Amino acid sequence: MNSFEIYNFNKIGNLEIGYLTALEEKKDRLPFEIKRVYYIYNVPNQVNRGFHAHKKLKQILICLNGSVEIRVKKGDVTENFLLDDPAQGLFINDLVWREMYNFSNNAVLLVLASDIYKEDDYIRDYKEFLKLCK
Ligand code: T46
Repeated sequence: MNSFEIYNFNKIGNLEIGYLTALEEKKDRLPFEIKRVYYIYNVPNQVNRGFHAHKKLKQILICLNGSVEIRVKKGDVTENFLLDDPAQGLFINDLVWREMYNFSNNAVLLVLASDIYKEDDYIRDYKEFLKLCK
């Protein structure tokens, strides 16, 4: 399994009637059972979020409306992704640093998570993250 990767979801419909995307467990390449869903919205444009990694949690980030940029870091590799399509998701595996920035005014970021919220799963110190990656 990759550390991070863009997934292209199915898209049912057309320009005349609009679109529907359905995500089903064990189909649609979802790499984990979804235990939690949360969403981030009304983020002022100058605010950056994230700046942490997870010890075990895996997630898929989907920008349902507007756009947001995500920077992911793993070892020496840094990649930036622009999420602006609700039929795409960014899979982020465990032990990947993430930073979220450039939220558009109307951005709604949906997150599918492999576990319930556990504060002790967060790595908020970048030096500790680098140590754990070795
Ligand atoms: C992540 C990125 C993409 C909860 O009480 N329950 C929850 O399920 C979550 C996700 C957060 N919270 C609380 C914890 C904090 O007091 O909500 C507050 C804000 O959380 P945080 O500062 O971690 O938010 P972000 O936007 O920096 O990060 C979030 C997720 O926490 C994180 O897992 O990968 O979105």
